[in-house]
This record gives sequence, structure tokens and C-alpha cells, in this order.
Amino acid sequence: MKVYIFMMSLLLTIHLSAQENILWYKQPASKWVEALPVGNGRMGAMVFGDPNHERIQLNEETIWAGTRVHDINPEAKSHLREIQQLLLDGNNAKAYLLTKKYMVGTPPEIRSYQTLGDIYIDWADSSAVVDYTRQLELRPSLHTTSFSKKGIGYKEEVFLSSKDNILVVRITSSKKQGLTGTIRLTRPRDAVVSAKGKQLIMEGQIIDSEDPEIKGPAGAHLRFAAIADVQLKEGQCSAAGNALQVKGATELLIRFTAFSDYDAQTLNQDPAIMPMDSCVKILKSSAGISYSSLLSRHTKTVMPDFDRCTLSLGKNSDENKPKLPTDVRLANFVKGIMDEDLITLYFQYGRYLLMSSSREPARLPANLQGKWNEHMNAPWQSDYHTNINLQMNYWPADITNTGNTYEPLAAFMNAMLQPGRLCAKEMYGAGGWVMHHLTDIYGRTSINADPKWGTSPLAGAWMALNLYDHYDFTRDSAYLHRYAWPLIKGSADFIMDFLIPDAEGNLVTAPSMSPENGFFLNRDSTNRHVITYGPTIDVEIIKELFSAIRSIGSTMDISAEYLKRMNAVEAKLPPLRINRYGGIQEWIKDYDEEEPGHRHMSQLFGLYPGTTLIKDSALLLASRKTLEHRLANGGGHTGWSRSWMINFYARLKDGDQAGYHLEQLLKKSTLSNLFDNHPPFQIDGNFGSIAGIGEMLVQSHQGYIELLPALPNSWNTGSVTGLMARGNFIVSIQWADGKLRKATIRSVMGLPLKVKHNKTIRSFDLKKGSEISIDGELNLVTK
Ligand code: FUC
Repeated sequence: MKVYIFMMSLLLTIHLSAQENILWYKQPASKWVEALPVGNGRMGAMVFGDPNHERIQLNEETIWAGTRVHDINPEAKSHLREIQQLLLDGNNAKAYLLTKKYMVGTPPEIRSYQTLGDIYIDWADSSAVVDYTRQLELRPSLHTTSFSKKGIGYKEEVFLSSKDNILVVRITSSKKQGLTGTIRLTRPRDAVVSAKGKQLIMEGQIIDSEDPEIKGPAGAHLRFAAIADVQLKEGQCSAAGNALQVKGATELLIRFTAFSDYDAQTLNQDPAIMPMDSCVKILKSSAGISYSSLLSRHTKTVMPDFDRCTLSLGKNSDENKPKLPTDVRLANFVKGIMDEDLITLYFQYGRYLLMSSSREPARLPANLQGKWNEHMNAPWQSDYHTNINLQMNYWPADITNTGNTYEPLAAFMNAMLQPGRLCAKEMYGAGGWVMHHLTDIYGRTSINADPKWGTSPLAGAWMALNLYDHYDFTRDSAYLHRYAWPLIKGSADFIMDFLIPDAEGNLVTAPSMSPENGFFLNRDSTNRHVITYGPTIDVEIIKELFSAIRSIGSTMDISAEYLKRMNAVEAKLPPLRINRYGGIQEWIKDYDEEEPGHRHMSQLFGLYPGTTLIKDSALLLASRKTLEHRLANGGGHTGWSRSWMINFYARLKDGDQAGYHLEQLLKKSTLSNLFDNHPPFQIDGNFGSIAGIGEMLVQSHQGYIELLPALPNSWNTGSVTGLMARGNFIVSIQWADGKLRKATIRSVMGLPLKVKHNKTIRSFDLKKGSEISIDGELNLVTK
């Protein structure tokens, strides 16, 4: 009997931990958003899996148009007071005009992240293709296309190695010497490709032309280089013009890499960097390593991070590869056929995307499209929007335990301090640092758009809070000192200099906005405004920032005097108010909103990612009303907006609503390659939503770890391993029939532990590195 029980529980464990980690399709990608992404953080590639004319679209994280400029409008500071006064006087229209004239950056816009180019492989044999499949294994991040032509089997494997910093493409044929075709490396512009020996060599420089919108410096900027190095088993490879002709090979191996002369530390081009030398050096270091060793080196690098966290919603088959192709499953899901495994696949795909766009050797954070972009001029420049999007990209980094994906963001933000300090001083005459609603890799900090989008002076403080939260999860004090604290303290310095008193004696930000919603000053007015003073999101950001400083200040170099000043400022912030329909008031007054269903829900910053609204039951209730009001008016219609909804409802401990919005995201805002669809493709929705899944299962923002705080009824049985909670705890949970069966919590740092489930809260003494297992009543259980 004992043996039987043991076997059953073993089977149950295996069953629960078996997880599908494969996206697969029966046909090649016919467009870019059907192709599948691989990435090593620094480079990205989209694989089409075309059996006749293969296309692998390539990205390198630094391939951006634009250049380092001093973008502060020299008129800003001298017109600041006037603009502020106009806003306080209710002359928003004139304030907007002057903001547009005097505060917008010079140049007023930024340029785009660009495609690096494409590798094309045109096969000589274009006869009928049978037995076609292409698949992306998330674990260990490997794309495989296989098919047959005239009885000959072909297989193409593609991965982007973090370990060796190269793209690897291996193609084999089942028939000796079965591979004959042409390999090309191309770019739409600004590059020359030559074929030498068995290599394709690209050299280029980004040419920025005059653009009436951007008005940025025209000219030749970043220099870049790329090499595709080909090795064969049997057969020949020779240059044919600027392409390589392969004849009669049995196996083909392409190693590819690319670099520019951009330096991420200075956010600038560095003429001392020789991109071609960087390519040669990297390729040399992996020369002579066999394909199987390259793959196993890659696997050993990425698998441990991927395996940190697993999710099962109870339906996982024991097979690793699902029976139906991913696009068919998604189409079924859209029709209303529930597929729990598609949700878990989507969860792991989000983690995969973050790991593939933001890990060593990446030096830059994941942008609006991660690192995957086929355009020369991408939607929203594929840039770093900091009025929700960049923040959202990193929401899952800690809770879903994605390894060191945070590092590129932390380093980049730290580099932003220098231009941000200049901006605070020159634009506002303030200390500290500031940035507005977007930036590029050259550290632009000004209002770089029409002020109705761009006037977000606390976007930098929001970023600083993001960095603080990473500290709160990891409690890594070296990281805190090096990266987070200078941004946190610098934001507080800026804010205290920037705030002005309004007529009621409140201290307010101005000019500012509630991204990116408009309002009417009077109910009968037809004049729409965006620019304002003291919007609610700013008040919430300041409160969160000051509270973060209070909780870590004692360990940092901060005087009692400073804390006193901070407290005095906080006491004069405008109160958080409830508006006429019972929601959180979005602006300083209860204005009529222009778009009641607006995609941004900035006034709920204090619900998620913040906590201000959670501390007060009336405000918490009003938060729910705000969501209902937005939704009743068509809200949640962009991918990222829907993802934010999941987090909001998770924080409201409403699992069914959180689950509903997750389903809506898959049904309405997900492309067949499971990319998030704004539309168009924008990756923040992939990231925000999986943070939301984490929040549904474990929350840790209230001083305790709450287990299964927002479990949907439909997630009846399941398990999760390896979620992270603040204080550096690693949490695994099993539940069945909607009830917590067992939770295991490991303490990495040995900090005090409090756990909550349903209404019970219990404290535990847990030493560094040790773990406990508890049941649904929070009683200790032996394993
Ligand atoms: C914000 C959003 C848009 C879009 C853009 C990149 O401005 O309002 O919906 O996501 O960022």
C-alpha cells in the first residue's frame, strides 16, 4: 500500500511538472509576425522556416538611427514659471502652446531601432515539400524546421547562443551531398555585403536623412559590421557575386555575429570601437567548436534560468510536444475552447522572450519589440517608452524568476543619470535627474514628442521605482547601492525642487499629464486638454518613492533633515480623491475625461505596480470602480492595456476577472506566433500578462507572502514552482479542487517570513538557504 501511495504521488508530481514548451506549425511563416523568435539578449532573429527560400531576419540591439545630442530646449527654463502659472490659472490651452514651443526637445523626436538585415537561403531544389513542420522549443531555445523533398529529409536548426555570442544555423540533408543553394546576407540600406572565401561580410553605417518631423542631425552615424561564416561537410562553397554558392554539401553550418561601434556605458558611439574586429574576435573564439558542442554550451547557459519556474494548470499531457499546432490551438481558444496548456505555454513563452531579449551579453534593455524588429522605421521607433511600456517589460523579471534579465535595464537606467541630471538642471533648474515619456539608446531625456504625449516629468521616478522593486525582491544591497539608489534619491531630489504650490496650498507637479488621456475643463467645454498640474499618477508616484526611501534610507547615506523635508512635502501633496462615478479621480479636479475607456489607467498606478491605493479600503473600492468604468467604455483594447487589467484584478484579489482578462488577451490581442498585438506587435503585453499570472498565484507587496490570492475558479487544479516573492523567497505551490494542498517556501536570504492564505497569517523562522512546506491551514508538513 505504502509503495502504491508513493508511486501515485510520484506520478502526480511528474504529471504536474510535465510541461509543454513547444510552439509548432505545419506551414512556414508567410509574414514576419508568423515567424518565430530566437535571441541571446544582444541579438535577435526571426526564423521563417521556408523550405525553398529561407529567411532569417536579424537584429543587433544597438542598430539604431540617431545619435547622441544635447536635446534640452534652451528656452525651457526661462518659460517654465509662465507655463506653470498658466496651468494654475486654468489657461491650459496657452500652457500647451508654450510647452510645445519652449519645452519640447531639440530635436523634437527620436529615430528608430532598425533591422540589421536578413540571411536568405535559396535552395536549388524547389520540388514538392512533404512532412513539413517548424517548431520552437523554448527549452533550450532551439528552432527546428524539418521537411522532405523527393524522399530526401532536410533539417534546419537555429539558435542564438548567449555563451558564444553567435547565431548558429545548421542544415542537414538525409542524402549525402543533398544541399545545393545560395546564401545571401542583405540589408535594405546603408550597408555593403561582399562574399570572401566562405564568408559573407557586411559593413555599414547608419545614414540619417533630413526628416521634417524629427529635425535631428542628418548624416552618417553608427558604424556596424556582420559576418556569416559557412562551414560544410562535403561539397563546395564559393563566392558568387556578393552571395555564397553551396554545391553538394551534406551538412552546412553558419555562424553569424554582428556588432556596432556603440558604447552602452556612455550611451554614445565610440570611434575607437572597430565593429569588424569585434565580429572577427567573436567568431574566432568559437571556431572549431562542433555543432553539438555549440548547442550543449548554449543549453547549459539557458536551461537553468528557464527551469527556475514551472507552471501547470492541471491539464498538461505527459508529452512534451502538443498534438495540435499552436496556431490551430490559438484559433480554437478564440472560438471558446478552453486550453489550459496554451496558457502555461504562453506564460513560459513570455519568460523565454524576456530571457532572449535581456540577458548577458545584452547591454541594453528589451525595447517595445524586445529585440525583434524588421523595420527601418518601426512603429513608435521600437523605442523605450517610459510612461508604462518599459516598466511593464520588466514586471515579470522577478516574480517569474527569469535569472539575470534585469541587469541590462539597471545598467542602462544608471547610464541615463548623466543626461537626466543635465536635463533636470537645464530644463527645470532642479537638482536630481529627470526623463520624460520615452528615450532611445543615446540617452534622450527631454520631452521628445508633442507635449500631449511627452509631458511626463515623473517617468524617471517611475523607472526608479521599478529598480527599487527589483531590490525589494532580491535584497541585493550591492545592486541597490550601485544602480537603484542613485536613481531613487536623484528622483526625490528632482521632485522636491520641481513641485510648486497651487491655489489651495497643495504641492503639485507642472506641467504634467495623466498619460495619455485628455479631459475637458468644464462640462460644457469642447476644448480638449492633456497638459495639467498635479495629476493623480504623479501624487501616487511621489508617495511610493518617498515610502521606498523611508524603508531603505537608514541603510543609505541620507540625513534626518532630508527625511524631514520629504515628510513635509508629502504632507502637502494633493489628496487622492474619489470622482463623481466613484472611481479614483484621474486629475487634480474631477474633469470630464475625453476617453472614458482609455488604454492608460494611470490613476491606478497605486494599485499596480504601486500599493498606495491598496492601503485604504475606500480607495481600493474606487479602484475597482475605475476599472469597471474603463471597461464599460471599451477599455483594455490594446495588448498591454489588457495585461495591466490582469495585474489590477489580481491585486483586487479577483481571480475570475484576472483569468477573464488573460483569456481576452489570448483571444483578442495575440498573434499566431504568440506575440502580443497592440496592434501592431508590441512585446509589453507578453511581459505584463505573465507578471499578472504570477500575481494571481503569489503576492508579496503587503509585508507577507500571500498564497493563491487570485486563483480563478476555472484553474481548479495546478502547480507552480519557483515564483519569487519580495525578500528573496522562492515559492512553489500545489493546489487541487481550488484548494491549496501544499506550498514550499525557500528563503535565499534568511529574512523574516510571514505567510498569508485565505484569512490566516503566520510567521515562520527560516534560516538562510532553508525551506518549509506548509498546507492550506499554513501548518508545517513534512515532505
Ligand atoms: C504609449 C501607449 C501606446 C503605445 C506606445 C508605444 O504611448 O499609449 O498605446 O503603446 O506607448
